[in-house]
Amino acid sequence: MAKHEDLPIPVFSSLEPVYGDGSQLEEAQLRFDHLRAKFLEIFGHPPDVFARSPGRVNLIGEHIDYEGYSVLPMAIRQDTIVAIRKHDSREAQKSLRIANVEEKYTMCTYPADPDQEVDLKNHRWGHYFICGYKGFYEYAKSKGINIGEPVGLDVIVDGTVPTGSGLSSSAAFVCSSTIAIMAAIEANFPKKEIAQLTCECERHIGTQSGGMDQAISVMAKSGFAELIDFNPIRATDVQLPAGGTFVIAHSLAESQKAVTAATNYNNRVVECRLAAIVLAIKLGMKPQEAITKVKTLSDVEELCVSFASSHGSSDPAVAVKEFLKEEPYGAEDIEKITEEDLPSVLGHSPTSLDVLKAAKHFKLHQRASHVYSEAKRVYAFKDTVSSKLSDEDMLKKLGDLMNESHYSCSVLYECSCPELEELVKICRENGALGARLTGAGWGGCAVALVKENIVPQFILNLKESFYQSRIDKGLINKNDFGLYVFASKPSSGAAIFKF
Ligand code: NG1
Ligand code: MG
Repeated sequence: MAKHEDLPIPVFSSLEPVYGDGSQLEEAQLRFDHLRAKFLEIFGHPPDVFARSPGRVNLIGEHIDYEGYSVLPMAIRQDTIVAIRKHDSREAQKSLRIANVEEKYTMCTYPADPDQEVDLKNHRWGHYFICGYKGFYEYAKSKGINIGEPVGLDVIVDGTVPTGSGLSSSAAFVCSSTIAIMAAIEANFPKKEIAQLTCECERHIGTQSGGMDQAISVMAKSGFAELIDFNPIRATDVQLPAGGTFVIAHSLAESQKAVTAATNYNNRVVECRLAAIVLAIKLGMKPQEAITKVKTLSDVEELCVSFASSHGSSDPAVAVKEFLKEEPYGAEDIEKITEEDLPSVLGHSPTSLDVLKAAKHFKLHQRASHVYSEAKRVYAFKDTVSSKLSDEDMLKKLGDLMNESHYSCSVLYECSCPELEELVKICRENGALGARLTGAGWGGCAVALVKENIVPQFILNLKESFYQSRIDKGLINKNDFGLYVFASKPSSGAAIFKF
C-alpha cells in the first residue's frame, strides 16, 4: 500500500469526505455556495475548482521544526478555502486578482509573473497567495515540469482560522493557494512534496519558517494527531488517549509574525544557528567547517556522540551546559569564536541581516537548552501515548509534559507574553491537566488538556475569569466568544473539490 505521504492530494466531488454529515457539513455547504455566488458576482464566471487546507494546533514541540526536530501537531476544523479560475492564454486578463469574502480584505492585484518579488516592506494580505504562486512555479521549474506561460488567475479566499493566533492561518492560506493553483492547471503531486514546497513558499513572506504547519495542513488525517519528522518529511499517526480533550483558547494578543520577524521569530532562528555553530566549534570542529556545515542544532548531535568519551555524555544538553555561557553573548564574543563576522557567518541573507541590526545580544545557552529539551519532550509525549499507562495516568503525564514545554518556551525561549501567561495560569487553576502556548507565541492561543467530562464547565470558567473583563472593555463581542475558545478534535488535511 502506498504510504500516506506518497499519495496525491485527494480530489472530491462532494463535501462529505472532509466535512462529515453533521452541522459542519451544513456550514461548509453555505460557505461553498457563498464563495461560488461571490465569484460569479465579482469575476462574471464560476470558479473551476476549490482547494481547502486546515489550520493546526501544535500539541508539543515548539520552535524546533526549523532545527530539524520532530513535532506533534493536529489539524483543526477551521480552514481556508480558495476558489480559483484560470484564464485562457487568449484572454486579455493577465493579472492575478485575489479577492476575499471578508470586506476588510480588499482585492489585491498582482502581475501574472512568478518572478515578481514579494514586497516585504509593504505587507498586504494577498502576499500569502503570491508566496504560493512563486513557490509553485519554482517547484515546477526545478522538476522540469512544463506548465506553460503564466496566465491570469481569479481567486476568492474564505478563511476561518483566526489570524495571528498561532493556529497557522498563514499556512492554511499558503497551502490552499498553492494547491488551488496546482489544481487549476490540472496537476497533482505527492503530499510530502507539497508539504516541502509549501514550506519553502511561505519563506517568501520573510520568515525563516520550519515546515510543521504546512506538513500537518497537507498530511493530516481525521482522528489523529501526527508526529512530523523532517529531512525527509514524514507523518506518523498518533492516536490520542480517550477521556482527554484539547481546548484552544485565544489570549487576544495578536502576534503579527510577518511584521515582527526581525525581533521575534527570525531572531530565534538566528540565535539557534549561532548556538549550533559555536557549540560545534567548542566540540572541536574548525570554525570554517562549522560555518559551512552546521545549519541547525540537530546537526550538532553527531559531534556530541563522537565527543562522548571526553565530556562524559552524548547528550547535547550536557554540551550546552558545559560550553555555552549563560550570560548573553555580544556579537564580538561570537565573532571571536567563529573567526568571521556575523553577517558572513549567516551568509548575508537579508532576513538575517535584519535580525543582526535589531539584536542587542544573543542568548545562545537558553535557546539551545530549550530546543534540546523540547525535542525530548516530543518523544516522551509520543511514548506516553503508546504506553500501557492507565488513561488517568497517561493524561496526567501528557499534561505535565505540556506544562514543562510552556515553562521552557516562556523562560528559556522567551516567546510568551503577559496575556498568554495569565491565560495559561487560569487554565491550570480551572482543572486543566496541562496548558501551554501553541504556535510561535508572542500572542495567539494557548492549548489546554482537559478531562472530557469537565470541558463545558472549564470553558464557562475561562469565560468568567479571562474573557468577561475583555468583553466588558469591548475587546471582543460576546457573541463571538465561540471563535476564541473551543474544544478541538483532530481534523483532516488538504483537499481539492471539483463539482
Ligand atoms: P505559527 O506562527 O504558529 O504559524 C510558527 C512556524 C512553525 C513553527 C512555530 C513554532 C511559520 C509558517 N510557522 O508557527 O514552523 O516554527 O512557529 O513552533 O513560520
Ligand atoms: Mg503562521
